[in-house]
Amino acid sequence: MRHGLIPTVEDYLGRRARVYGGERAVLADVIPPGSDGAERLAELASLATTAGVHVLATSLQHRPRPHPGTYVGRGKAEEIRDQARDLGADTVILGSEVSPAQARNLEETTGLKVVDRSQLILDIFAQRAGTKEAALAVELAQLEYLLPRLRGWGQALTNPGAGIGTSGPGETRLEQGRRAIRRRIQSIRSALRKVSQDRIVQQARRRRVGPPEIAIVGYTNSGKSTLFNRLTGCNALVEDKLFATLDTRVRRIALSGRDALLADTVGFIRDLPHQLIPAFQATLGAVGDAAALLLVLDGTDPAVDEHLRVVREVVAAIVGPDSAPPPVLHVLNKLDLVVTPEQEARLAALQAETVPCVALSARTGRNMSTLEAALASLVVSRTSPAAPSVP
Ligand SMILES: Nc1nc2c(ncn2[C@@H]2O[C@H](COP(=O)(O)OP(=O)(O)OP(=O)(O)O)[C@@H](O)[C@H]2O)c(=O)[nH]1
Ligand SMILES: [Mg+2]
Repeated sequence: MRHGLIPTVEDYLGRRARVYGGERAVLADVIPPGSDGAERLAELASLATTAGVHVLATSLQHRPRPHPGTYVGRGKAEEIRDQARDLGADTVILGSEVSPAQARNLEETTGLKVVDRSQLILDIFAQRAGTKEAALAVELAQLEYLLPRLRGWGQALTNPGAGIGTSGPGETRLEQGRRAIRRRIQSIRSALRKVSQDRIVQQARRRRVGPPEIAIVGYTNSGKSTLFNRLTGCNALVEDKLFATLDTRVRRIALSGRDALLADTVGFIRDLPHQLIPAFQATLGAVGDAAALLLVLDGTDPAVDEHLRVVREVVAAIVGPDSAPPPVLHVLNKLDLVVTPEQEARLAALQAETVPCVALSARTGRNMSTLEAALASLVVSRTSPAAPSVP
């Protein structure tokens, strides 16, 4: 046990408790007949790569719904087992969250470490959390995800040395382990309350006395940090990976001669594991009170409509039902990649759906001045109603 007497989930689940990076994996997804799973699989592959996993093969099964026992059907599970043996894979990564029983059964059928999409996302966040608050919030989410799975997977352990979760005395140790993990959850919760209170006080003060704040929000990898760097002349981490940015960062900028604060935030994704939503709220508190939101979309992504839906949903959840959301300026980014007539037509359709919007390239800087003007008028009109309107 790593932390003295406190057992970790690894003590109970072994290496299946986490995605560590370096796994050799087959990806498997189940989708309804007639639908095209290519985009889902591509996103799952970028999540896996972001976590440091080697993706060796992908496997798509069309079924009206996932198999209740093993997620993919029995035959498919055996096919994956054989494929994994041929390729030297040790892990199968599933395109949806599965029940503890499904994970256990699939593990028994294939002999592979089974990881679902929720666990993959949680582990990416854990690998990337940079501040103490983010690390605590993510550890909490991981423990809440793993706690109900201890028994299910513990029973499937084939290594007799692990000896956890078998009947008899093992059951008692499992119970002890659960209690210890619940205590850890309690202590993280109270540590988080303290850290977040400090932050809330600071943020409230900044908002009372400080310049208006603009928050950049959007799907992961849409180009938020690139745009943030353009607008601030800063060097925030830009990466062609999902969730490059985990903590909100804030910088001062000038908008038509007035000060404003610009916040870069963590990216969103569909079907975010629900345990992570409080962690998002910790870093996204600024979104609800912002003077304006810059909603960034990758205008070239075939799944952009889905991204827009997800981002609007998450923003609505953060703002809550009782407050009015901040005004939104949409940014259709990566204009430099729009070259074919089909791409142009899609961008035009998207422009009609996202009023007001500016199509630009954060990478090349094209149309940045249009954005700054649009943003200035949005923020200035909202924050200083008494000021004379400046042309
Ligand atoms: N071609 C092109 N690529 C861009 C543009 N803006 C961003 N990118 C690329 O898109 C990728 C993601 O950019 P980021 O700025 O890290 O995206 P993000 O939205 O901050 O991503 P997360 O922090 O992971 O949510 C990087 O490889 C960028 O270089 C653009 O205008 N044109
Ligand atoms: Mg970023």
